[in-house]
Amino acid sequence: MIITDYLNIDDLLTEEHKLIRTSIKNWVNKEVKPIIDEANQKHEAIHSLTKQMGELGALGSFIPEKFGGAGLDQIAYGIIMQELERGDTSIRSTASVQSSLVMYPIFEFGSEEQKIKFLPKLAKGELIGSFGLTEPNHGSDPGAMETKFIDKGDYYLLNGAKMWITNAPICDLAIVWAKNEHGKVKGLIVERGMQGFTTPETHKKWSLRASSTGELVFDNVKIPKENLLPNISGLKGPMMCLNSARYGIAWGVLGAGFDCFNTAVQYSLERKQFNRPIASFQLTQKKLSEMLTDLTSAQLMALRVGQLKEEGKVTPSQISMVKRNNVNIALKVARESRQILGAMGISGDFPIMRHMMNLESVITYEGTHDIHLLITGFDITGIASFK
Ligand code: TGC
Ligand code: FAD
Repeated sequence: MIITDYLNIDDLLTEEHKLIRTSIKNWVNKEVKPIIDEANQKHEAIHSLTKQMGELGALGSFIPEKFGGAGLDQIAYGIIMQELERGDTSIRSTASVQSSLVMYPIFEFGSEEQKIKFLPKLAKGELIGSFGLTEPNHGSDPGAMETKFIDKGDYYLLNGAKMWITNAPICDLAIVWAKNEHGKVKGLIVERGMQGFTTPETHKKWSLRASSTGELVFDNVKIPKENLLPNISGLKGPMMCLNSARYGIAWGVLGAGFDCFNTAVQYSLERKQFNRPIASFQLTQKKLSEMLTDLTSAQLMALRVGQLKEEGKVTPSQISMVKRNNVNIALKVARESRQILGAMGISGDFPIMRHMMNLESVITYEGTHDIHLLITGFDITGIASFK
C-alpha cells in the first residue's frame, strides 16, 4: 500500500500533469533508484543522467518551446521536482539549478543572442549550468558580496570566488552574480575555458553525496561584453531566480518525504516485536498519522502557491513560507521514519537516511530555515530583523 494523495489532490490536476508525473516516476524507478544508494555510499555524482532528463523535458520545463523548453506550467514544474526528489535530492538539484537558476535568468534577463546560444543546449542537457551567489564570507547576506568586475573597454575583468556551488566542478557555464565598479549587482555568463576560471570540488560531504559541489574561482577572468545579462540590475536579479527554485524545492521535498513515509508504513506492517507488527502500537500509529497529516498539508500549500505563481500573483514571502514549511516537514518525516525502522533506518537498504542527510542541505540552501522565518516576520510586521 503506497499512500501519496490522502485528500484526492489528483482531482485538482490535469491529465497532462498526471501523465508527466507517471513518466518522471517511471524514469526515476528505472534509472535512479537502482544506482542511487551506491552513488551516495561512494560519494560519486550521477551526471550521466542529465541528458536523459533533457529528453524527458525535465530541464527548463517552463521555458517556451521556441528556446528548447517544454512550455509547461508551474504545477508541472513542481510535479517534476517532486518525482525527481523521490529518487534523490541530487538529481532534483541538478534539474532545479539548470531550470530555475540558469535557464530562467538567461530567458528573463538575457539578450536574444544569449537565449539562442545557450537555452536549447541547456534544455537538452548538452550543457550543464551552475549558479554562483554564495561566497566564502557571504551566504545569508548576498548583498554584501565581494566578487566584482570592472569595465576594461573591450571586456570585463572579473575577480572573486563563489563557494558551495551545485555542479560547479562539472559546469560548462556559470551564471555569476558580481558587483560592477558602481556597486551594482549584475549577472555574467562565465564559460568553462575562460582563462583564470577554475572550479575546485568540495569533498567530504555527508549530504548530497551523489551531487557535485564546488567553488567558482575568478582570477582576472576576461569576460566578453556580450556575456553580461543586459536586462537586470541589483540583488533582485538573483533573488527572482531564487523565487523560482525555492518554489520547486517546496514540491521536491514532498517526493523525499513521501518516500520516507511509505517506507516506514511498509516496514511497520512487516516488522514484528512482542509478537505484533510494530504498526499495531499506538506510538507508531501516532507517528504515521502525524506524518501523513503534515505531508498532506504541505502538498496543499505547494499546489496553492503553484496556482498563484501560474497566475502571476505569488509574492516572494509566500514562496519563503512554503519552502520553509515543506522542507521542515520533510525533514521531520525523515527523522521519524528512521526511528520507526530502528537500526534498519540507518541502512542503505532503505532510502530514509539518505533522504534525511540530503534534506539537511535543503533546509540550509536557497535561504536557511531561519532566514525564511525572518522573511515571513518582515512580511507580517514590515520590520526587517535580519539587518
Ligand atoms: P533587501 O534589501 O531586502 O533586498 C535587496 C533587493 O532585492 C529585492 N528582493 C527580492 N526581489 C525578488 N524576490 C525576492 N525574493 C527578493 N528578496 C529581495 C528587494 O526588493 C530589493 O530590491 P530593490 O529594487 O529595492 O533594490 O536585501 P537584504 O540584503 O536585506 O537581504 C535580504 C534576504 C536576507 C531576505 C535575502 O538576501 C536572502 O534571501 N538571503 C538568503 C540567501 C540565499 O537564499 N542564497 C541562496 C543561494 S543559491 C542556492 O542556495 C542554490 S542551491 C541549489 C540546489 O542545489 O538546488
Ligand atoms: P550563514 O549565512 O553563515 O548562516 C549560518 C547560520 O546563521 C544559519 O543558521 C543562519 O540561519 C544564521 N543567520 C545568518 N544570518 C542571520 C540573521 N540575520 N538572523 C538570524 N540568523 C541568521 N549557493 C549558491 O549560490 N549556489 C549554489 O548552487 C549552491 N548550492 C549549494 C549546495 C549545497 C549542498 C549547500 C549545502 C549549499 C549550497 N549553496 C549554494 C549555498 C547556500 O545557499 C548557503 O549555504 C546558504 O544560503 C546559507 O549560507 P551560509 O552557509 O554561508 O550560512
